Amino acid sequence: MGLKLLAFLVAVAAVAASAAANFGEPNNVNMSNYYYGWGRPRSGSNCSHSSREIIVGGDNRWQFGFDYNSWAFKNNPFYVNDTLVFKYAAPSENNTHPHSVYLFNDFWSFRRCNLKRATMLANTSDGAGDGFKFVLARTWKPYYFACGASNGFHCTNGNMKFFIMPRIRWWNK
Ligand SMILES: *[C@@H]1O[C@H](CO)[C@@H](O)[C@H](O)[C@H]1NC(C)=O
Ligand SMILES: *[C@@H]1O[C@H](CO)[C@@H](O)[C@H](O)[C@H]1NC(C)=O
Ligand SMILES: *[C@@H]1O[C@H](CO)[C@@H](O)[C@H](O)[C@H]1NC(C)=O
Ligand SMILES: *[C@@H]1O[C@H](CO)[C@@H](O)[C@H](O)[C@H]1NC(C)=O
Ligand SMILES: *[C@@H]1O[C@H](CO)[C@@H](O)[C@H](O)[C@H]1NC(C)=O
Ligand SMILES: [Cu+2]
Repeated sequence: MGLKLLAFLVAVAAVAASAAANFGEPNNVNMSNYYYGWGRPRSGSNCSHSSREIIVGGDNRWQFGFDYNSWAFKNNPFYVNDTLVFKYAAPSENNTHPHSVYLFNDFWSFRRCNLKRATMLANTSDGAGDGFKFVLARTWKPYYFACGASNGFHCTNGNMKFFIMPRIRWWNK
């Protein structure tokens, strides 16, 4: 077994363990459109698929120095069609190293905060106001998020990175 695969499996196992140990609802989840699948959906909603909006970092929002890895572990599990909301201030005279949101293609780029082949999901302005919203659309494949500011410095030294492996909410298809 390759080292890469082994490291990946360890990471996956850690997420699974954390998820199993935490059945509570995450903080800062907007429950108003959260539907468990029993009974009728709230009036005003015609959507039979559950969905949640989860603010990344909770009250800490998307900022330098907060431990997003722990945050993601504590808030497991995440489900397909959950929406992550990244909130951060736009560039200004007092915010000269504004944040952004990048998605890595692979575990090693994530580990090293190597942005070379990463995709920018949100620029420095997109996190203002209601924040940048990202729907977790796929499953069985992790999403690796990071801030791209200062060529990866916020990622390496600011803990602005985490990954999520969305699950299928099978009881509410
Ligand atoms: C929760 O979401 C609903 C509908 O998406 C919205 O109307 C409401 O303002 C939100 N509440 C909070 C506290 O974000
Ligand atoms: C739900 O569906 C009904 C009829 O199909 C429609 O009149 C109503 O506007 C819909 N409500 C929403 C919130 O989409
Ligand atoms: C996610 O939402 C889309 C569009 O509403 C829907 O077609 C799809 O079935 C949903 N997936 C899951 C796993 O609920
Ligand atoms: C930046 O900070 C200074 C001093 O704290 C303040 O006077 C100024 O209004 C701030 N500018 C913005 C755009 O917030
Ligand atoms: C960021 O992206 C938005 C569209 O999402 C665009 O309107 C804006 O000009 C971009 N800002 C920067 C600084 O690239
Ligand atoms: Cu940043």
